[in-house]
Amino acid sequence: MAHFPSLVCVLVICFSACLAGASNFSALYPPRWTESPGKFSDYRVENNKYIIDPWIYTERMGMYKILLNQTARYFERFAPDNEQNILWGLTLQNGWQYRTGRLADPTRRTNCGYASGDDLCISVNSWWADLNYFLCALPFLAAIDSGIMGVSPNEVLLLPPPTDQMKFCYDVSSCRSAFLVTMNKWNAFYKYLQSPSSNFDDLLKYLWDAHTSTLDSTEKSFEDRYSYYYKPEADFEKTWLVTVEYLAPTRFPTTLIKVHEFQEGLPPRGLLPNDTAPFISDFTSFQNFFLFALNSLYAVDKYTGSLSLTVWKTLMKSEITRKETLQVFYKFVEIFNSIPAK
Ligand SMILES: *[C@@H]1O[C@H](CO)[C@@H](O)[C@H](O)[C@H]1NC(C)=O
Ligand SMILES: *[C@@H]1O[C@H](CO)[C@@H](O)[C@H](O)[C@H]1NC(C)=O
Ligand SMILES: *[C@H]1O[C@H](CO)[C@@H](O)[C@H](O)[C@H]1NC(C)=O
Repeated sequence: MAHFPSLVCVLVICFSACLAGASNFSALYPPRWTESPGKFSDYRVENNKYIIDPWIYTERMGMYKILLNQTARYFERFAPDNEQNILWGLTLQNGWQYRTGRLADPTRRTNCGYASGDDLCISVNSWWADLNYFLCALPFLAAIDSGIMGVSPNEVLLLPPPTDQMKFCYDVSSCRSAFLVTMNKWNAFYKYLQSPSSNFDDLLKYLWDAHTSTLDSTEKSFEDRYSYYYKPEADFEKTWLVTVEYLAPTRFPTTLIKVHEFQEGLPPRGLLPNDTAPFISDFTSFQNFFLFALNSLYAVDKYTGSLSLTVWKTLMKSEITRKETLQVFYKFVEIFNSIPAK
């Protein structure tokens, strides 16, 4: 029984550590979270429709905030405080894009998205902003269509950007007619989410299927944007698309904590002409290594004509292989995140 007090001690420490962690997820939330709308009535109403301007960062973030709020009930059984909600992934990516200046006008012809200009503006010229539009609007509108948002499909309208308006869709019906296959995949995700027998692993499968389908059906429309960027950043954008294709079959859990840890490795600013990983002096070793690894992945994929992706997908069909792959990946992330930043 001599061990009893020390055991109590360990339990108390662990318990308070867990509580501290649980009550302070707010530190992981994306920029300007508290000032973003959290319910439909925070938006303007015109002709009985909620009007949302997804070309303003906080209004776009508000769409994710409502989505997370309305889906929280389906994730309660996995963990408290909505931490395991797998829609955090897209939400945090929007925050990363904003924080790293990637939503700003890359042509610099306007001051849209610059701290010195219109900081909250999201530029239609930004490749990141355009693809993220669909990774926001389609899951958001499909959730409305699935009846889990508490509003009906004709009650919500998204505003168009100043140019290239034909490239986008703005409400449930127009997005369904333009992107039927992808919208059906998002609907399938919400349908499975609502089924009482849904399991976490399969939820991730539905989510990643809808995610990759969204990129597949939209990326071609924005290839003209690459020319607005310095070469290393344009290359990173192409690399990013390939990365997502390899990430999806692993069913990476896009929860709050996991995505936050993953993001520590992403480039903290747009890449400049002389940036060559792993030798970028103002990047952490994790960021340098990660970019170097993604560039290598891109090279392998191109060199093998995507045969490597086919093999990868086959390997990842096994749940055991997926779990082991993710464990190795987490270990890398943990090791790198434990190296103090310079
Ligand atoms: C959802 O939003 C409402 C109103 O803003 C809030 O009262 C509630 O606590 C939120 N629920 C979750 C799970 O975040
Ligand atoms: C980038 O590299 C070129 C050629 O190596 C060099 O002339 C230039 O000064 C570098 N620019 C910066 C900002 O380091
Ligand atoms: C969590 O941390 C933030 C700063 O990171 C602080 O402002 C906030 O008060 C903390 N919340 C709790 C509940 O401890």
